[in-house]
Amino acid sequence: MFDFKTVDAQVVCRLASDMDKNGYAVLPNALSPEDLQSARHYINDQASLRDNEYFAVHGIEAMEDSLFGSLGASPAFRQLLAELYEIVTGEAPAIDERIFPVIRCLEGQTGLKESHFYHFDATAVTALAPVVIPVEGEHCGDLIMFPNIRNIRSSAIYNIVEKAILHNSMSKKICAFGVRRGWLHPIRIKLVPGNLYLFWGYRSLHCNDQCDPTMRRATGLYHFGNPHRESILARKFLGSNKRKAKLDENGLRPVV
Ligand SMILES: O=C(O)CCC(=O)C(=O)O
Ligand SMILES: [Fe+2]
Repeated sequence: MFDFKTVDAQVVCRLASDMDKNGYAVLPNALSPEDLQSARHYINDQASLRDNEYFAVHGIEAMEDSLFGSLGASPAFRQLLAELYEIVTGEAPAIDERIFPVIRCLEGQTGLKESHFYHFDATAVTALAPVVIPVEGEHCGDLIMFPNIRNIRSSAIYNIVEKAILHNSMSKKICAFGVRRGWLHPIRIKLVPGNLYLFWGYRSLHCNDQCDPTMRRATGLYHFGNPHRESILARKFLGSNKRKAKLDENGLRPVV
């Protein structure tokens, strides 16, 4: 795996400025061919358990002993995301905040339904590690994005209201329709397995394009830095991924 300790302050600034200017930054070959092989092995095993239909794995504990889990637990990777968080919010993240990792695997008819879901992430910084990407056909599951169309909101309430307007099923459909018709012009990022893509997930309206249901598209997502972590309201209304997966605000299984 890429040695994140080699990312010095200058590189962090370059990444942040790419994210500001272009909407995203790339760390090329962050996963070695061996890493990719190990990640794909894991995906193959999981996919066969799930009849080759869509699945997602939420939280570090559910993906222990996999390459995805090792990356999510890497202190040097967290350090990079924390530095980026500080650049975009002007504040250091909570000391005990962890990376929230998610694996998504699109395949079959159920995979089609999980595409074009325009959203803002709850966390400021998002890293995307594609491991399986279709290379044929019109739709290869590109990352689609309207980069940096809002700032980090100072109040959780403002964020909740904004998300209520932009995240309902009607507005998602209108957005997807506008893009298909060519009225709206998001950027499209062709994902290359092995590269790591970084973007301001909180600030950028984004989703993935569909891919042919006979093909597989598997990605590791790494969410870090919830600007409204302390807000009880935000915990109640947002973070639906964690809530649905029955995880606490740290993305861990609650101790019973
Ligand atoms: O899989 C992807 O390309 C994006 C998914 C995403 O944005 C998310 O899970 O928050
Ligand atoms: Fe996202």
